[in-house]
Amino acid sequence: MRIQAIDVLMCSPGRTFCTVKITTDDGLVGYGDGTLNGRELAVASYVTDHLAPALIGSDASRINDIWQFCYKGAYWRRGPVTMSAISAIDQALWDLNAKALGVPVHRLLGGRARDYITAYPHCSGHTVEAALEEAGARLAEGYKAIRIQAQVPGLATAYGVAKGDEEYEPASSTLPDVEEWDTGAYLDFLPRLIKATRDELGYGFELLHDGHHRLTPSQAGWMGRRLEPYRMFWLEDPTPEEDQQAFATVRSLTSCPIAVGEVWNSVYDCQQAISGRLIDYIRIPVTHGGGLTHLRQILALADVYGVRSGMQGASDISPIGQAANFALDWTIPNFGMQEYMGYPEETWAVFTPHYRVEDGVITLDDTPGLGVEVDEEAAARYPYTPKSLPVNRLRDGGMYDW
Ligand code: CS2
Ligand code: MG
Repeated sequence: MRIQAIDVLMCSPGRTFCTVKITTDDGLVGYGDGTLNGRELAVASYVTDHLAPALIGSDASRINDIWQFCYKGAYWRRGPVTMSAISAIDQALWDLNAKALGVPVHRLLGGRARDYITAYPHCSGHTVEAALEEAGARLAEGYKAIRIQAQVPGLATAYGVAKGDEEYEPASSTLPDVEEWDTGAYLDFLPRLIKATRDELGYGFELLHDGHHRLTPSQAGWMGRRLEPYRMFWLEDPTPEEDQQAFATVRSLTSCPIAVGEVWNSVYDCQQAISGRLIDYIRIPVTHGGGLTHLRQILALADVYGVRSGMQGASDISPIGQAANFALDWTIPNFGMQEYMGYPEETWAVFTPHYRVEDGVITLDDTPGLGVEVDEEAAARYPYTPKSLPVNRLRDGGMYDW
């Protein structure tokens, strides 16, 4: 079982994915997801130019050693590009090894720890009414949790809300679109949206909202206090993630649960936040966090401090990366919640998953490996089209966090 080839497949079936394929000398194949929205080519180069040449000929059964080789063997460690590249290799190796043994990856992780994985979809609208209508529709489909976002009145664009009637995908133009931001308008608006959601739809479901890194710690505390009466499941990314200490201030000001981590990628990015019990949910997904091998370590640390999982599952995680998230959700003791945004229709031409999303919950079967088939001929029909994420500017033109 020696690694014979490592290939990168780039495709854009509705949105862009970067898939890594490992082939062994005895003909086994494993796939991993290395998609890093808007920076896919950097991951592709890291895999092709730096990891693949050094890994050809390695024993593919030594997942732990290969992980350490990629991580400790790089003087320049961590960061989203490096950790997504390592993750794609790691997922492909877990997929390949599980297929070699004829078992699903979740069996290798110790087996099922729950009957289903609770997932939340995105519900959004240009008005409060439109967002509530979408939320009502998802709840009617059986979802037990929803994330609600709506356009802040007076702002031309909004995080999490589609432009016009299109499906929401933030990376929609070749060069970064400029969006506009006004924190005051958001602080005035969000408590109204959350109150309207509970007034209209009640309390029989979990309610989530994504602040997308836009508040200061004291603003986040102020906001959290106002949301407390509505029993939020979480307020996500109230402040920019790179400042772990900021969460101590947020924590001291509100009991609203906090979810953080979608732009973190190593255990050292969240070491203080977890061990200081500054957050409630850790959102690092397998695809950006060094793969199953490293996420297991992060989630084990989180469990010690009472922090639960809340893995990112935006459509910029491919169905393979999602299957890797689900394998952990299915098996860990400290599962909290899983994001499931869904995919544009074209995505299913390339990826055929065996996981099921039904009645708002996800279940896995015993298909060997990660359980996602890849149609490479179909992928070739959707050539890679570069897209960038937007940037944010304040009304006075100054740059702001997006
Ligand atoms: C996000 C993403 O919660 C989430 O899933 O914040 O939508 C994020 O904006 C994208 O992953 C960026 O590519
Ligand atoms: Mg988010």
